[in-house]
Formats: sequence, structure tokens, C-alpha cells
Amino acid sequence: MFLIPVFIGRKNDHELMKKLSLVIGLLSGITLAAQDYNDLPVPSKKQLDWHETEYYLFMHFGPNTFTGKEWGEGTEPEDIFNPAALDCRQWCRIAKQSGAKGIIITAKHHDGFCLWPSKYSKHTVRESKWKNGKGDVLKELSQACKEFGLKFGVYLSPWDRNHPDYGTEKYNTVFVNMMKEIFQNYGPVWEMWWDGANGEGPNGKKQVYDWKRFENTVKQFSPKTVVFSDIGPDIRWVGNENGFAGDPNWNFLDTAGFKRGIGAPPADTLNHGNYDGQHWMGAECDVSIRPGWFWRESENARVKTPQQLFDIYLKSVGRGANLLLNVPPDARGFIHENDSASLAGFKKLRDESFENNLLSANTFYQFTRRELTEQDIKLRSMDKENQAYAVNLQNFIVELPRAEKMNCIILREAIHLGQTIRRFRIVVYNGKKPVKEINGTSVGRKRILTFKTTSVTSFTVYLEDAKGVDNVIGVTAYLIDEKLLEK
Ligand code: FUL
Repeated sequence: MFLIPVFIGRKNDHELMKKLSLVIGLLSGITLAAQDYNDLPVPSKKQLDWHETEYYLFMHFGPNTFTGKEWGEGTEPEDIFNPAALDCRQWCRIAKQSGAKGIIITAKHHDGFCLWPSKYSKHTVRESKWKNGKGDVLKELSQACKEFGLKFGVYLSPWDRNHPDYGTEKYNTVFVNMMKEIFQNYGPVWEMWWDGANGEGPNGKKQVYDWKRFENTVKQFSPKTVVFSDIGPDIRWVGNENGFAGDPNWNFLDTAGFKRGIGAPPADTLNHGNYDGQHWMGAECDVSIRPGWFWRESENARVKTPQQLFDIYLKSVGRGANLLLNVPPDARGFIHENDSASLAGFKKLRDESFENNLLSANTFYQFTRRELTEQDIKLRSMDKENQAYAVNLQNFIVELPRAEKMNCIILREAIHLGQTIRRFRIVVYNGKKPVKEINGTSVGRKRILTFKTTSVTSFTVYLEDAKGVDNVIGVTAYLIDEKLLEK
């Protein structure tokens, strides 16, 4: 067993530098040790960068914006698409102001209508009245994203209710060519979204998708793109459209034997991940700010409130997943004012909640590490899941200089080393008295734990690691508006 006391001060002085180097030394020591032990899946560089994007917007836009349908049939006349005042810079400005890091646009939804003048379809913006057939939403949006420093992502529905080749091998080539067109003309494409939905039904055309070829096309033409689908290869669907990740949420998934769409892993597995999964596969929570995915007039008064969005944030980002919030542009080609007001309110709530870290000044940290005792091993052997990995334990004591009211603790795990924390317990003290105990399992990129407001002088985080050593790289604490935690 060993103890390492660490002080972190606020002042920018020599003393602080010494203290910081101690922290860095400590963390790098942990890092080296963890690399020695850890043979669990770890994220690739592009997956790791994706985790850091945390929150970004989805935009469903196309003929459905004008017809009020959720799933267009593909027979809608192209002229229906005519956003008189389309302004992608307005979309980007609002996204940026709300703290989103990127935008993913439905370049082609199930109706097959392409928001760019694809050479491989006759159902595109080119055939519409909009800008006399000279318009190109992907061009405008990709440029605006560059201007505003936002990542640009593309949703491309494999299911296509319009394309004449759909249902034949030729369609696979169409899909590949469309991806190439997008990568070459509008790149860099940060995320590619392959929707698993397919309602073709018993009388519809059945497509045998050449997924391997699709994956190879991304690898060859845009290797830095992260690909989302029910089973990745880079990011997994979270198994619901409410924006809620599971608790626990493991960044691992077993994909062998599963397919995209029908044949995907059960929703519950997607929601939680696999504890022992073979592949690193973070969860993305897609949810709409409105009841539907596409804008419609009748839902203007049903936009989610900032408080509802905050709750979603706690259950997505706060469980180590990413939040993909759909904010569909309206028929004018604008983000509707109700949606932008709600986004601004959501940003304000996040800022207010997390601007004042109660641990930033003169907090005392003490790490304690010990090897598992016989007793620990005995206890764990009753719990098969943990026993398989238990190697050591670490405690982490945090002492505040004075009592503070708090109701939120955030833990961050060094996921570049994998997800090794399998269980944790936090004991919160007021003076010598333990006043609260929080038990949890997964941490991941960010774990936001909220509780009833309590006066706190110190707390201890007990980490029970899966393999190797602990990987906590951040602990912060806050007092957030209690009304936000009522749900
Ligand atoms: C689903 C689709 O069927 C919806 O229309 C929407 O695009 C949603 C994000 O994914 O599978």
C-alpha cells in the first residue's frame, strides 16, 4: 500500500508548478503501469477524437420538411423541395452558439432524395425548382461548417424508396459512388451515419447490402471518417431514440453474428454495451428536439425545453456517451426560433451548472493504492463478472478547504487506455460523518453523478479496477440548480 498526497492550488506561482508536476508525474506513472497491464480493447485515434466531440447537432431536412411526412415514399415530386430562404450559416451560427461541435445532415433519407446534385440519381436538388436546379445543400453546409469551425457529418440512408436500382446488386455500386462523390466534393467528412431502418416489407424490394464494400469505400476514400451504425465499425447506436444511454454504459460491443437493421444486437445490449465486448464501440444517443425527426408547423409549440434537454444531457454525456441532438430546419430553410431559443437555454443551463468547480481551489487529494487482499478476492468470487478482472483497488480522497454545498460529482476516465473501471463507490463526508454513499459501475469518458444537495467537507472515491491500474484523469464537483435534478 502507498499514499501520495497532492495539493492543487489556484495561484500561478512556483509552488503550483511543483504541485502540478507532481500530479503529472503521478498520472504518467499510472499511464505507464496501465499500458503494461491493459489488454482490453482501446479506442482508435479517430474514435477517441469522436468521444471528445461530446455534443453535436443532427439535421433532418428534405422533401419531408415540406410534406409533413416522417418517411417519404420516394414518389414525391422534386419540386416539393423549395426552401425559399435557405441559410446554412444561420444553422451553423446557432449550432456554434449552443456549444455543439458539429452538424450531421440527412444528405439522403429513406425517400432517396439527394440534397446534392448526385450523378447517380435523378431524384435530387438538381431536379427541383429550388435555385432553378442549381442549388446544393451539401456544398452550402460543408462550407458554412468550415467557416464556423464545426465538424461536418453525413447521414446517408442505405434504404432507398426511390432509386430504380434498389433491390439489385447495381444499387450497391450506386451507394458506393454516392459516398465517393460526397467524400471527394464536400470532405472532410467527420462522421458517416448508416441508418439501420428499413421498412421495405414483404412486398417491397429487398436489397442485399454489400456492407464490406461500403466499409472499404470509407477506408479507401476517407479513412479519418468515423462510421456510425447499429454495429459500428466505429460508433454504435444506443438502442433508443430518447437520448438515454444505459447505466452502466460499456464502450465495448460484440459484433460477430450481428447485422445492421434487422439482425442487430438487442436494444438492451446496444444501450449498455457488452461488459466483455471484443470491440471498442462508444454509444451515440440520437434524439430529436421535437416529437418528429423532420420539422413540421404543427410541432412548433412542442419543442423540448432547456430543462428537458439538460436531463437528456445528464443521461447521455453524463453516462459516457455522445449526444446527437436533432434540430430540423424548417420549410423556409431556417432553424425555427423556438428551437434556437431552447438551444440557447440549454447552453445557459450547462454553463451555469458547470462553471464553478468546487474543487478548483486549495483542494487536497490523496491517492491510496493497495493490492487485493484475500478477503477482496473471496468477496469478488461471489460476483463472477468482477472476479475475472479484479487486480487492484485504488482510493482517492478529496478534501475541501471548507464545507461546500454540492449535488454533483463528475468523474472522468482515461479512456485512451481503455475502460477499466468496473465499479466505484463514493463516500461523502461532512466532518467525520459519512452523509452519503454513491455506488456505480461504468465511468467512461465522463460520468456525471447527481444527488440531493449536501454539505460536504470531503469524499473518497473507491475504484475497483477491471485490469491493471486505475485510470481516473478528472474529478470535479458542483452545486447545480436543484430544479434541474427533480426528474
Ligand atoms: C431512424 C429513421 O427511420 C428516422 O426517420 C430517423 O432518420 C432516425 C434518426 O433514424 O431509423
